[in-house]
Amino acid sequence: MRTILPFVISLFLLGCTAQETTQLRVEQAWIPEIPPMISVTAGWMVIHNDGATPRYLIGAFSPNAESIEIHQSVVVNDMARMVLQTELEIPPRGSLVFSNETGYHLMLYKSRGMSAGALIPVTLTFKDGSALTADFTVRDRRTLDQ
Ligand SMILES: [Cu+2]
Repeated sequence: MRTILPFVISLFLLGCTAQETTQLRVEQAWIPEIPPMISVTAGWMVIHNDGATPRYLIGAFSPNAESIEIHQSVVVNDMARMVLQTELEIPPRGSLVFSNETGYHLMLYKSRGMSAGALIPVTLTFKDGSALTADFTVRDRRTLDQ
């Protein structure tokens, strides 16, 4: 009973919020390819909120990484730092951009299978208990225009 109750509750919550989840879209999701001896990489994407209420990204996980954190790169006193983000708003009828410009990125630790062309499923979790899984394409940085 003790172990099954949280599971039942999470199913219930997912059922209630399934409709809201469809109002979120993930686009341009990609991960830079890394050499096999390196296991830390970043994830980039744009999350669109087609709904009328703000949504809040609070976490991410993937079968291809031991853990994922949400970071923002900032420069303090000419030093580049990464700051852990516990909650990021996706405004109604707006978007949240993960890019070099905003500094927001997913940090994937102890990742596996990050070779160009691979599709990596990443599940994003939101404050309202909903979740959304998107496929991130692993790309060779040298093939990017930016
Ligand atoms: Cu980072």
